[in-house]
Amino acid sequence: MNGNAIKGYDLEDTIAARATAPLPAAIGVIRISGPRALAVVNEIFVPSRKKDLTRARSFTLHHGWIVRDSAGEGLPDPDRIIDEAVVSVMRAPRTYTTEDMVEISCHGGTVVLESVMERVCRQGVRVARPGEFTYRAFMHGRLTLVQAESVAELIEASTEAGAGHAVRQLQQRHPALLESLRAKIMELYSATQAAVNFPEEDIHFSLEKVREGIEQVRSRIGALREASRRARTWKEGVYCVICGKTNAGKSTLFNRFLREDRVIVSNLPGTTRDVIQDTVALDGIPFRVVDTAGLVDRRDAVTSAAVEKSREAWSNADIVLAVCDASAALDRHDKEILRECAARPKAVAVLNKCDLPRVVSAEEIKTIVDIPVIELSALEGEGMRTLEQILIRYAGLSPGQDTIFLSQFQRQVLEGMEQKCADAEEYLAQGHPIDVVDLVFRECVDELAKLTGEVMSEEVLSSIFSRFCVGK
Ligand SMILES: Nc1nc2c(ncn2[C@@H]2O[C@H](COP(=O)(O)OP(=O)(O)OP(=O)(O)O)[C@@H](O)[C@H]2O)c(=O)[nH]1
Ligand SMILES: [Mg+2]
Repeated sequence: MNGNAIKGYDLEDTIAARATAPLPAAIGVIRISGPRALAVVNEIFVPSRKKDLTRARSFTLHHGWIVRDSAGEGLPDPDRIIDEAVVSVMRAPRTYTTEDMVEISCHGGTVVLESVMERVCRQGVRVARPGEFTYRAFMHGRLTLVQAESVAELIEASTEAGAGHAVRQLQQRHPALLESLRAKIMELYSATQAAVNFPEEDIHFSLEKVREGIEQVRSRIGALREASRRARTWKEGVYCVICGKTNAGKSTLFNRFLREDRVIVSNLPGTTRDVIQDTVALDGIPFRVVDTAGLVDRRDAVTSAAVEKSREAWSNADIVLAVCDASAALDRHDKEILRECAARPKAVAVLNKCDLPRVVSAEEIKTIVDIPVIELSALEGEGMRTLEQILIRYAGLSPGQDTIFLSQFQRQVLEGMEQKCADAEEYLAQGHPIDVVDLVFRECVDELAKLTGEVMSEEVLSSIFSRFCVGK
């Protein structure tokens, strides 16, 4: 069994939850898991064919009725019926939780589902807590922590690419990236252990090898962190913020990205008074594009609030687009915005309105900031493809790359391990005895167990599974 149990998530209980959304729908599903799952449903379900559910074979479907009082045989009196249903029987251990499970598929009305849930719970079944089914799958070793994480990501995915990466992760019990890190750490640890425990024996041990090993561990940690960053970007989209002075054409550019008239465009400065975002896929890569309010001198309360929000969006951006109007001379606001944007890791200057007589050239912008300049007309669409290509390049994503969804906890563990490696390198450089380095590796081995979910505190488990919805 994996980890320490979470309080309130007792594994002995039989649990039930609505697995479908609480909305009127064609079908609603209630799932039940635990030792009494079959017996409980047997009590409240009248099968249309004479049959004892507790003896039903695994992976069989049974038609019948959920009834208000204890079940009998044959077509029940209509007054007794809560709903007509199909019941699926899945027997341990080949189920999602590895326990006996039953799913009741009835009509998707909210009242119907509540009545069925109430009926189930009256048989001594506990309402499942968030993520409790997946938690059981994890505790019983059917899913690893990394797989459990991918389940949450799959459910939350809002893009096809994000879902694709999550489902791929779900298929791997031990992702190669994690395994290669584990192998390297174990190799290093056993080398230092041997040196510590059998110092007098002639063991081939070289400090140079240890140094190399640490370097390899660091690069594998780096690869994991990169893969995790990519997974999040596939899921959430590249955060791309459009900024610039009022009337520069930010909203026109935003609409152009989305290929629709999503926001209001006008020749009055200060049209956009809020931060507006939408997602668009460019060559299959999701971008969260953000339109912001233009920077202005005027300082009424609403404008100030809008400018504040715009600035906040900029500061979180993966990529910023500084939009300038090519048909009007650059003023101090333009220059200020250009400089601020150029200070960000990934910025592009967009010289807009190039369909009008030109006042500003790309060269002029280049004298102010050293970032790529794209000349375009958001109004007519000229130059958009060049801009999009730069964004795609900046996103740094391509479909074949490794990805891995890690929880915030796992990401912190990785950071901690990276620090430990740096410490070990430092100790070696300072000529400390190998025992000291060995201790650091011992800690790395412990951290590894946290990363893979072999050793988990209740607090961490709870933070991971409480993120799930009830019924998953
Ligand atoms: N000729 C031409 N006009 C443009 C272009 N892009 C935008 N405009 C015009 O410029 C004016 C301002 O455009 P918006 O997109 O509203 O500008 P904005 O930067 O969002 O302005 P605020 O929201 O007020 O900060 C509108 O009249 C647009 O039609 C362009 O490429 N060429
Ligand atoms: Mg606007």
